[in-house]
Amino acid sequence: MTTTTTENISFSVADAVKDGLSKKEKTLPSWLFYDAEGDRLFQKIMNMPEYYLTNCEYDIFQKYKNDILNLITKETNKFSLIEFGAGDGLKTEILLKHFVENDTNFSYKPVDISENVIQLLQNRMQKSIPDLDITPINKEYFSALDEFNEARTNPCIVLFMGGNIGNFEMEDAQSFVNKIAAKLRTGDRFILGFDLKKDPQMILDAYNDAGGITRQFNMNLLKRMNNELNADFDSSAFKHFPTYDPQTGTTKSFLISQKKQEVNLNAIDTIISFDKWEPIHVEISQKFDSEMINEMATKAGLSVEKYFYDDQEYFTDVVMRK
Ligand code: AVI
Repeated sequence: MTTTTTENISFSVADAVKDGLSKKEKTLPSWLFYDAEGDRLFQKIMNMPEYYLTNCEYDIFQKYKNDILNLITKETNKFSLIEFGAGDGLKTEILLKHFVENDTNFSYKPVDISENVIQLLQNRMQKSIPDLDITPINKEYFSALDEFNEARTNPCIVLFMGGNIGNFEMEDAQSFVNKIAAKLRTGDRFILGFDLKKDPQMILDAYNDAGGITRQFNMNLLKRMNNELNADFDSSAFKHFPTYDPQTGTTKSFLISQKKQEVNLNAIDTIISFDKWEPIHVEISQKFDSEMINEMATKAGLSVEKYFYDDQEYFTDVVMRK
């Protein structure tokens, strides 16, 4: 049975599904999106015209790669760049190339719990930046930092891009940042990507694209449960429904049962009943403003050193310093 590690807890798909669908307000954890088909669909999402996040962060790195390098190297001439959840590395590659071209003394340590992702990333970087000093770490984030701390001789910069921090509930995002900050040493930095509050329609369109790719991405959860738990979800009986609350900045995605129905999860001897119009909450994608970001940094004992924005100020990469 598939097991995925998030933070320091291991969940099997069976446990996560059973736990989430037995709650009064049904929910599924968003890590469940990312099986092979989910990874493929997420790549498509990142290339959709509505999904502005990818281009914004790409533009920020293109425009400010030298400012980022100067900020880091004004204090140290040797450092480690530790990236959490690097994905395909397309955006990080901009920074890495620039650093290498400028003879920067650094090593790149991408961290991912998926061995496959790490291998693909290493192949890509070795091809496109042959001089890059790269040491992938196939671990969850906190143990990767612990391992690094045991043997380190130089400062580190931790990168967590793509707006991934928005996929945590706010409280969990804060405790995630607190935990990372606690493992950093004075002078280390944490660079975080935050998607910002903006025209609500634009946000809704990013999670409900005209081509229906995000719908497929969400529906793939049902397919995954059918495949891995021998369940009998009928996708046509569910509706993809994203919402955005402009006051809190919270985007939520739901799969909504369009009829009263029972679903059999045969592999785990479980029957789940749905009322007509009952939702399953499948994802949170929090949008931020600078007040929220400053508060998060302060609570974690970090100081905000610099905000880098794209031209339209849709997205920001924030450098925080311990
Ligand atoms: C990975 N994460 C930042 C994406 C987001 O925007 O919340 C996941 C996603 N879900 C639907 N579209 C993209």
